[in-house]
Amino acid sequence: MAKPAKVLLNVPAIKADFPILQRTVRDKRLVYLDSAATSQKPKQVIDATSDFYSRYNANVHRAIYELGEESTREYEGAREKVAAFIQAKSAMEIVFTKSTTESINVVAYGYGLKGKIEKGDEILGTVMEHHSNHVPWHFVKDHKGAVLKYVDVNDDGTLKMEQYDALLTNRTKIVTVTLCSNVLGTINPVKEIAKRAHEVGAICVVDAAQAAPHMPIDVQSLDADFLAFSGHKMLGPTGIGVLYGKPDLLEATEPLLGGGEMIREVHLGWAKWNDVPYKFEGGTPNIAGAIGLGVAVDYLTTIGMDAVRGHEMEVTEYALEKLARLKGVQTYGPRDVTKRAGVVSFTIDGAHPHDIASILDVEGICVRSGHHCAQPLMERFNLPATARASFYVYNDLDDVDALVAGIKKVQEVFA
Ligand code: C6P
Repeated sequence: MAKPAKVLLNVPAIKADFPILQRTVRDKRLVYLDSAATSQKPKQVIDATSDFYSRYNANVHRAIYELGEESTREYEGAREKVAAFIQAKSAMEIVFTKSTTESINVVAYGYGLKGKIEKGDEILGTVMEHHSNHVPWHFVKDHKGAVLKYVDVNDDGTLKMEQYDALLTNRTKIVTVTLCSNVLGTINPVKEIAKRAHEVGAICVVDAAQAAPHMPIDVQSLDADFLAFSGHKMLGPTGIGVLYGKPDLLEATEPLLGGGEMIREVHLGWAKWNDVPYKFEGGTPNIAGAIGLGVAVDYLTTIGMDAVRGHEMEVTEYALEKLARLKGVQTYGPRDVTKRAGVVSFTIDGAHPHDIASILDVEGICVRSGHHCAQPLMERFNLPATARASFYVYNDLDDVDALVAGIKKVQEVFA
């Protein structure tokens, strides 16, 4: 991945697009530092979803009247935009799901549990995965007798690549890895990971939930076989997600949901599936969500994903420097911002992360605290929980200064 230059975006202009960022919390300016959990939405996205319901609400792929044609056109248009956003060869490689979680479950169920995986086949993950990229594979272990193996992380939060090589065998059928950790911020060398997986005949499944919103993604250059992400973390609505898959692998994957629209023909007792990607979109999809996601993609594309990444490198660098100066505060993950994204987990001596989050909340600052749905990783670092600040296009250095001032207040309380 090319290294984007560090830049600072025009945050006041961007903030003006986000109605929620105009509000106060407890009479304090809202400092939203929890975009890794879910991002805020610009008015362009809010308007697009409301416009769908106000002007052309109709089901997709069914109606032959004008409204249905409009909604189908916009829904399929969103698929085209998402395909272009991640450099997919065709919109037919894009499946709309409800989330990253559902996307990974579609693969674990349809390719793993119902598909290619046999007893004794190995699925290789990492200890830094989100629960969404652990538990679906547990199902494959439990129901098919697959063997799960995990690559550990170094103390600096990078993957142990030499261990990855040692764990890859000709029994490895699936390698599954996050492109960016939601706790450490680590950006993993997925292109290299996929290359080595392919050398032993395995496929590479990529969790891009924390990457797609924050950096340019090129599925062809990564040579990812499947790649999953969520709309709600990239300025889009909740309840819409994406699964990218190579066409032959999508063909080889059984659908998770049976029902309307995912079929070509149905008879009593048997049915034939529709073409990819429609065979994975059983039932009425989240039409407004997909259209909103398309507009979120437009918004991010207008800023430019290199600029998004460059801005976040700048803000993260500043945050890491400021936090490093605070005695009793520890941060986790790589120190080098070219190797990490804008997710900064931290602990403060003597203060529980939930207390940190509560005290920051009084200052109008939203951070997440807890295990971040990554318990195996917390165990690896022997941590019950951390506090976590995460940055996006609407955060600037003032937000980091507010965080630092808030942390000082926490330290005063626990002094
Ligand atoms: N992480 C966080 O606060 P869903 O919930 O399906 O949209 O995304 C799941 C998911 C998968 N992978 C990674 C790397 C993630 O970070 C997440 C969601 C949020 O860290 C909510 S737990």
